[in-house]
Amino acid sequence: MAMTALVIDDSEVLREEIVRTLKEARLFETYLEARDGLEGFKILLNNKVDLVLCDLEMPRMDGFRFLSMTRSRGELQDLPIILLTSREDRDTKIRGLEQGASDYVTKPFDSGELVARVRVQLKVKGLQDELKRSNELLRKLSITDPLTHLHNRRHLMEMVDKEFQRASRKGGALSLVILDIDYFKKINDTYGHQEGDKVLVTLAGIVCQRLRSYDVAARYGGEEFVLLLPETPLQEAQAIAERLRLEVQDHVFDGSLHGQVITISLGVSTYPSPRVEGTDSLFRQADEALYRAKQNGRNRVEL
Ligand code: GH3
Ligand code: MG
Ligand code: MG
Ligand code: MG
Ligand code: MG
Repeated sequence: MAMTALVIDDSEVLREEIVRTLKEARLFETYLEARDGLEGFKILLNNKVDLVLCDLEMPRMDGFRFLSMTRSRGELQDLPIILLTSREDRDTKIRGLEQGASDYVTKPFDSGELVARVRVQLKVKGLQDELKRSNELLRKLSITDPLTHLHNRRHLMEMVDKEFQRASRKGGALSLVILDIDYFKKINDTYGHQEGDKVLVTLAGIVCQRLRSYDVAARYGGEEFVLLLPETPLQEAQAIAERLRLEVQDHVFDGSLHGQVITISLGVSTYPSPRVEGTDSLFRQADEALYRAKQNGRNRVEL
């Protein structure tokens, strides 16, 4: 990965000295230079920079101002910034660190120390990035169903609470669709559990294709899925459910399931409506509707 350093100093001689030192250590591929904080800040906004070395006293915009402007931007919070300070000024060093500097190097600098401090900062940044990545991965795993890659029940429940609160605050309609595969046990028994799993994955794909960006689709249980549809009144949710029912019924499976027609039953509920006071009754209404769909012959949508 090509690394870029930004050196900000009003002294051209010092900038050249720093760049030469870093080049000898082969820590970066690209070196950008700026004469003051403002120039440096503009470079940061337009380039991917991995580390900054920044002087404190400069015309137009000094190092402190550069620090506070940089740290006020979320995406630049973890950027390593090493200040160049004069040797004797203890208060300045402390102030710099308090305002978000990663470290400081005193001028005139010792090249060995400069390189060592830069190395430490790059290492810290690497660890931070790794931690961020693994946190994002963990978060994703914790809300995803491993078989279908739809959201799992945990995430669905969080989203239902959130969307219900939003709907009751803003007065929009929130619909819920529960769908359940008809005679799924028989599919497992006839074709095997693995083929059954493939049906679940295929179904998840069909459901996903129909979603708008703000809809949530989740695997609710073994062969039950839930669609959470914000800003969707009952009739519209019913139409979405009906379209899904037809798509599943018409889907041509491949492999050993070829020629097999698989159907789903769906129950739909909406908030606001007379019997829905909270998320529990929103689920209960959809569940009861699903039960009626099963009772009334399956491969149906009921409200
Ligand atoms: P109905 O039309 O009344 O819904 O009948 P059904 O057979 O679909 O309903 P039932 O609840 O009796 O059976 C559901 C089946 O789903 C039983 C279970 O083995 C199967 N199942 C649940 N989770 C999974 C899974 O992850 N993979 C597979 N292949 N099957 C699963
Ligand atoms: Mg200066
Ligand atoms: Mg960053
Ligand atoms: Mg079921
Ligand atoms: Mg079923």
